[in-house]
Amino acid sequence: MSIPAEARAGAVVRDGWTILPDVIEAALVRELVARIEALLEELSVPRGSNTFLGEHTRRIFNLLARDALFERVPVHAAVLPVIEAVLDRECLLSSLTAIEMGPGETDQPFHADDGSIGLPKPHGPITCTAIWALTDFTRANGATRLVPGSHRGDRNPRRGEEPRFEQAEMSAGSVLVYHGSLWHGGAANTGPSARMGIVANYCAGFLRQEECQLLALPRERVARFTPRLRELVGYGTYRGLMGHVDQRSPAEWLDPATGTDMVWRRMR
Ligand SMILES: O=C(O)CCC(=O)C(=O)O
Repeated sequence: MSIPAEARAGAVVRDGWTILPDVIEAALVRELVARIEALLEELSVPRGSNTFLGEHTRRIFNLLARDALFERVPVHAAVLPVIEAVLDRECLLSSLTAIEMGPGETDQPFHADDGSIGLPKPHGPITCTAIWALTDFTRANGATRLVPGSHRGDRNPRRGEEPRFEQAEMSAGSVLVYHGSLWHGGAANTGPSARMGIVANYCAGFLRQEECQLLALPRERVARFTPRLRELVGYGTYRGLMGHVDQRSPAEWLDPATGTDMVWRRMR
């Protein structure tokens, strides 16, 4: 029996992360791998230019602009309820990136995904990330390094700091979900083949998204998204207020028939 989303979210808040084993359909994993491999070639994606991006690693940003297949990722029924239970249902997709980490890659410096947000730490989760394993993640091929308890600390890691860590070893089709304050990073790939994954980063609805999706995604494309995915990329408001345009939700720009619950309509 699968563990309820609330219990998974509790583990993220308490322990810093949880792994959802084998939750993604094998056929979807295969399709995603094939599409990412093709896009890496079609777009001539270069390797990273530093140790953070990875000199043996290729990334495709803004995946929702690349192919309709990726629309299945941010809303997946095994993952999104966990994210919503951590952040709340008004959360946003912050960024969606494919990562192919090749043999020879070195350890990525430890960091926290909310590290550039200048709030005093510790604080509750305001970002939460899901890393989809599209190949097995093993110690040898660079399974993500995670620092237990670091999400409860009062600072971000210093450059070069090497604390005790565990690795998110998981089979293809599994998903790692972690607290945005958790210190983590990709590990060295000492194996013979690439480690591939998708990083779906979500943030609270009152935060600025990492990728400015209102500009990055053509509006005609977003109009074909499901209503939930439209909300997740930013066509909505937070608490019926933040993000409004002339007291209307951006959701109405895509579909004037959208019934949006704006704060002013609730006032007496
Ligand atoms: O690839 C991984 O294991 C982690 C990637 C990551 O944290 C990042 O690129 O910010």
